[in-house]
Amino acid sequence: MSFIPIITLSMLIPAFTGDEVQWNFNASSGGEDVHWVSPTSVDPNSDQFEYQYEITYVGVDVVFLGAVIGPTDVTGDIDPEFRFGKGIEDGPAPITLLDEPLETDADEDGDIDLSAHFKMHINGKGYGQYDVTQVFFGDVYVDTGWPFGWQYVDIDRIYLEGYMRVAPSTIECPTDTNNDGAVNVSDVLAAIGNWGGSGVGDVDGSGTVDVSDLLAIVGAWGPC
Ligand SMILES: [Ca+2]
Ligand SMILES: [Ca+2]
Ligand SMILES: [Ca+2]
Repeated sequence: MSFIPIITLSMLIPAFTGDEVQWNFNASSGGEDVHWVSPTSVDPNSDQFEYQYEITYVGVDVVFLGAVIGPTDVTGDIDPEFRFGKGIEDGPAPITLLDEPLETDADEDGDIDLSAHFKMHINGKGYGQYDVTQVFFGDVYVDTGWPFGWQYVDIDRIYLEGYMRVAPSTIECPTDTNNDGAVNVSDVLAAIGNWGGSGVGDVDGSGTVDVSDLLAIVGAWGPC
């Protein structure tokens, strides 16, 4: 079994605060597009979004001699890197969590059995969205049991279940580089120590530590 998509996601899990929401989804496609939207939303203008998603179940129906057989649980056959992801992204939304094609040749006969494009995102209004498009079903070689044995059967429908968990957070004091609750000389030194770099001390998120960051730190002097 071969799966093409490999997604690279940040696995950072820093501490943060925020109201976490979990949206469960349950969708199926007989070849048509799926456009799932969460029933609730989070603040799209949050500074950061910590997220985790998992596709906990994948099932398929097949058709043989006019009869629908299934769904068969194929979850374990799907690459975990495709089914699970987590990370932290800077706001504001929209934020893309997953945007990858999946192609499978489960019976390894050289022909694609099933392919689709999966996109999971937090849209500009703060709603979770899961879009499955470009759904293609081929056939797959399976053991249909007695009396027909191994046969090519057509995939007829795919079922997906899972969840998307999102925790938006607000950074109360972006100029406090070491999170000690105050903006003071240690934050200035942190910025100077990383002068010209990115990350620590880049309090305005421009990608570089420069004089504008130093001015922001000095301008926010004192306790957060
Ligand atoms: Ca195949
Ligand atoms: Ca500080
Ligand atoms: Ca900067």
